[in-house]
Amino acid sequence: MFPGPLGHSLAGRALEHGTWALETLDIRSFARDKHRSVDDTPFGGGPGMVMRPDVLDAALEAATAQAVAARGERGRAIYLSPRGRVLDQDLVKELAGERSLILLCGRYEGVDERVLEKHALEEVSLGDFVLSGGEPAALCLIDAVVRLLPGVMGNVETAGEESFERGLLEYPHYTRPAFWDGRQVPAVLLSGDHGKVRAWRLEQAEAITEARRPDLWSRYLESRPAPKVKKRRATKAAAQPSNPADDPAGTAGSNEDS
Ligand code: 4FN
Repeated sequence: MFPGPLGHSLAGRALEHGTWALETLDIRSFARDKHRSVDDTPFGGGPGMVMRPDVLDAALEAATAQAVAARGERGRAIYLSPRGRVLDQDLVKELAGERSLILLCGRYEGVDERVLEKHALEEVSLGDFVLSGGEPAALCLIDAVVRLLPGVMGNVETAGEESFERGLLEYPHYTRPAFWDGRQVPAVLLSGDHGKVRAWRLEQAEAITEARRPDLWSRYLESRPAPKVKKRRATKAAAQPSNPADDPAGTAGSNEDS
């Protein structure tokens, strides 16, 4: 499964170029018995199978040794799991700053809990849906991380220019032909007025984000610099000692309604 679809992407080109490296270990190759089994029935009963700790431990020890040999350190070790911290661009940036990462992908019902403890595995999730294995999640994580590595994106997008870098969804995009299927591209985009274009795009990105993703919208409002408020000189009568009880939520001076 690796690099799989990544081989046909930006990450694939960077992989060929040596900007990053991928080493894949087949967990089954660490099985010791003649049937090469990596799973067994769950203690306590119940459906499905669980990945064996001894086999996973051997695989993780090998991955750790390889990472240390190649990169000088293990880096963060991650178990892709629906129980984990949900991957977002903040976490992607953190991971892109690591020299090395170890990604463990589960199958069946998951892995023996003791392996997660022993190897201090962090759990990271792509979201709330059922997968048959962690590999598709690992591929998404790798794609997101690799595109942030220096030299991977080229000049296509300067850091911070994308809407998402500011915590907004994308504004609507258009390309030629200007008139297609009875539909006209918004006139402002053909006006040549770059200031107007920028303002329109911001307005669109904000409207779409507010309508579709109230969670992102709240975060965006909180992270926006507070508008400057003219201070009125206090008169003797108006002057009051500052009292925190007047602002129970502590929101004075913030911009939650802006
Ligand atoms: N999934 C849920 C609840 C309980 C189990 C699952 C589930 C693959 C090994 C994990 C799934 C989703 C996002 C890894 C889902 C992810 C996985 C992920 C994943 C086989 C055990 C399993 C969330 C619906 C309540 C199977 C939900 N991101 N178990 O999918 O690995 O990384």
